[in-house]
Amino acid sequence: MITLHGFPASNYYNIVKHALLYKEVPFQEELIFAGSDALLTVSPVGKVPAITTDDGVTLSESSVICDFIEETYPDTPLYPESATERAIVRQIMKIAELYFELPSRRLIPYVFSGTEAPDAVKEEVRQVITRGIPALNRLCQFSPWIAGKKLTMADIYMHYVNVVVKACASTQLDWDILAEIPGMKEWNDTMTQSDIAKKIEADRVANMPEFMIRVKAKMQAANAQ
Ligand SMILES: N[C@@H](CCC(=O)N[C@@H](CS)C(=O)NCC(=O)O)C(=O)O
Repeated sequence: MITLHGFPASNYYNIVKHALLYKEVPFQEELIFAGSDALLTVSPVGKVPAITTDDGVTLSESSVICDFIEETYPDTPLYPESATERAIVRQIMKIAELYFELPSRRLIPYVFSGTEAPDAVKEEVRQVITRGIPALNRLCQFSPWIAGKKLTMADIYMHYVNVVVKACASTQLDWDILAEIPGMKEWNDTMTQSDIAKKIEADRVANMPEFMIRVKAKMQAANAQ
């Protein structure tokens, strides 16, 4: 059985967890937080998520794990059959990560510490997201799913990217970013209402207190140096 290593407060972890649940692949969860030696044994750069496969191989990087899950468990597909359509799904995922997720993540330390990011950082983040918006406007169909008639990995990916966009970029930049992409908010609401997303959200909320204790300890240790 696959073991999913990481912690439910992580949105990257939840992308993989959502895909496993959607495809009804049996898996067990092992709670490991970032910064632990245990994580380094399963994830070479010490990032969450990682999995241990049925064959005992460890893999990290959410998009790589998603591809592996799809190829190993092709039932209930999350990618289209045609290579072109699959590439379009991956293109949406890549743009969501590079132009929405990663710039938004730069603001996480300020959100956690309850401080305001410096203007220069905010401006850099704003510029990257501004570049992503027309790209996602062009690529996202919302008819009813992101890449068309069928739910794909791009729906799962974007849904958890939006968690970070809303919590970090929108709050720090005072900017309703999802509103810049017509259809995104309505689609996001639909995604939130699925039983899988509700379970993942409940697990995330339950994990937050322990996660925040670790974040605060890390911030205190950094401030003491
Ligand atoms: N590119 C990685 C990013 C994963 C990532 O940044 N995970 C966060 C948790 S949400 C983490 O492990 N952070 C710890 C760190 O950066 O040291 C992926 O797609 O899996």
